[in-house]
Amino acid sequence: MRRKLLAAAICATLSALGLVALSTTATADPLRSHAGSRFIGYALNLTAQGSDASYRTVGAREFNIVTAENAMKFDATEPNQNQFTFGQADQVVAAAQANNQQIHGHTLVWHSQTPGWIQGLGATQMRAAMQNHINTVVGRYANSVRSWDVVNEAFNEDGSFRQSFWFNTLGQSYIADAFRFARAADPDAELCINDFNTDGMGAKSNGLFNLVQSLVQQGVPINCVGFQGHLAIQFSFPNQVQQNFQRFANLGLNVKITELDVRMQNPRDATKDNTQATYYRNMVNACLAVTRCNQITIWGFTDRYSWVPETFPSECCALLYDQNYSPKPAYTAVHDALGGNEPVPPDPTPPTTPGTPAASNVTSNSANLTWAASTDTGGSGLAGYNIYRRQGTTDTLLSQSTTNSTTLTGLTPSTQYVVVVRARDGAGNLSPTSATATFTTLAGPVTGTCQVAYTATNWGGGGGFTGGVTITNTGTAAINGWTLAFSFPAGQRVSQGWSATWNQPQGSANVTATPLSWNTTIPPSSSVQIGFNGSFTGSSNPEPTAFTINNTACTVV
Ligand code: 9MR
Repeated sequence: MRRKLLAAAICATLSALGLVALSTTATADPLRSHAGSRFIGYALNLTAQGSDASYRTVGAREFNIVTAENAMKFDATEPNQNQFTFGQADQVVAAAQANNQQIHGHTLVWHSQTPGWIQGLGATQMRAAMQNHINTVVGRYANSVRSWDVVNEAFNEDGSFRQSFWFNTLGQSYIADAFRFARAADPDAELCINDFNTDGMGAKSNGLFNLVQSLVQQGVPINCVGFQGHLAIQFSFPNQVQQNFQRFANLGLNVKITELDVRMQNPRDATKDNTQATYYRNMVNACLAVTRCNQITIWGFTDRYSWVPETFPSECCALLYDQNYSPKPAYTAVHDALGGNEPVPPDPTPPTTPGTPAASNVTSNSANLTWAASTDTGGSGLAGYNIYRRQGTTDTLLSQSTTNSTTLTGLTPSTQYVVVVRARDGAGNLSPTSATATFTTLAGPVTGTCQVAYTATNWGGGGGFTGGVTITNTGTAAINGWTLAFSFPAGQRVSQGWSATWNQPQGSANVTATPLSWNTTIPPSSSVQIGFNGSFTGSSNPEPTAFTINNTACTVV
């Protein structure tokens, strides 16, 4: 252990002098190998990811969970109402999955980086737009994002609620609503409230604590509290961080350090580096001392890419690596605190190949899969399974499971799926790929671009009735020429009709109606009303349940 420390110190000194090449430092023993059951993560900067190979290498090597620094925020995912743009968020998900990293989602409901269109809405519309946003974003990533910052930065420094447009329009209930909407969209994700300057005991963390306690008491689906941890060495280290984390954990919630960085005033020097390392070490140790603290995420990892200089022009150097990817004392501090100086023994052995998956309970949008379990003898233990869809030579991750079965959701109707499974161990090794299972989802409910409303008014004395059908074009193109078709369920007959040419063959329950010259065209959002007199037998005149226009089913209202 002593030798290891000395080696690390020499390495850090040499690298500070720029004498150690990137690839020779800390490769065999990255942070993620020390994380145990916790997650050690970073905020991923997509520009760097796209342009800088060293950035990609270090990010993939060191961390086992990723937060999108900006790509999952409201302005990135729904810049205009109900126009969702997932290109950047998808890139983050793909990068993380390629490196066997989990994903922490950031963030759904925040006052910043949220487009203007939602800020001006009235309460009813704003709440509906919030629900739609959460439902769409969380739903899309339900199989890939394991935890979400549902509500971000809801507090003022004195512990009162921030007077954001959310709060001013919706009142404090927006917070509970956001969590309920997120839970409805993903039954499994860990749902967090996240804030800054709440790391230690104080007025702001007290306000947060009171809210979280009352949410838990009301049964609001909240699972975790994120402490951002944006620290600066010119300010004293926050008070009683461990005790603060623990009081939230005692409510039955997980806690996370979500955005850790420790900035300093320019210029950087060795003394400041050491103070910074101490701040990092103290934060990591506070998390490790709390059993329910399950994630430590750094807000970046190299000083080459950091929000700090833009926001605080006289400050810098808040991260674990310098601009040239040399690890700083802060890296060593985090590394050694995490691992207690003892790296997890290397495990080069992947788990055995899972059995061939079997599909059951296939619906139009879901299917159950079960397979024979893998075993892992490499020491790090079986961690779970990845389930992929195979298309040609490409396997795309569909879902992850900790057991040897899963329910796939969000599938496309009437679609063939070829799926395979790989097992994962605690060191991130993936097993060989299982044999394939093939299944086809059932047809989904067909919804055309028409809507039908049917009415039947029975005449006094029995036996006769007047039927009315309103056909609405709910599509965006005009319907030019139409045939309405339906079937009577109980022997009813059309005797004479109007506003259409009605036809019901002798002895058949099937009715059709075709237009007259003046109602052949139904423009978008317009309706035609047609009707008939008919007869029924006995005392009941049940309505037809299904209607088609030009052989396509209509919505029935
Ligand atoms: O690091 C993010 C930076 O690139 C953005 O310009 C900035 C915009 O507000 O947001 C930064 O990330 C913030 C995070 O989303 C929430 N907590 C504070 C972070 C630093 O400002």
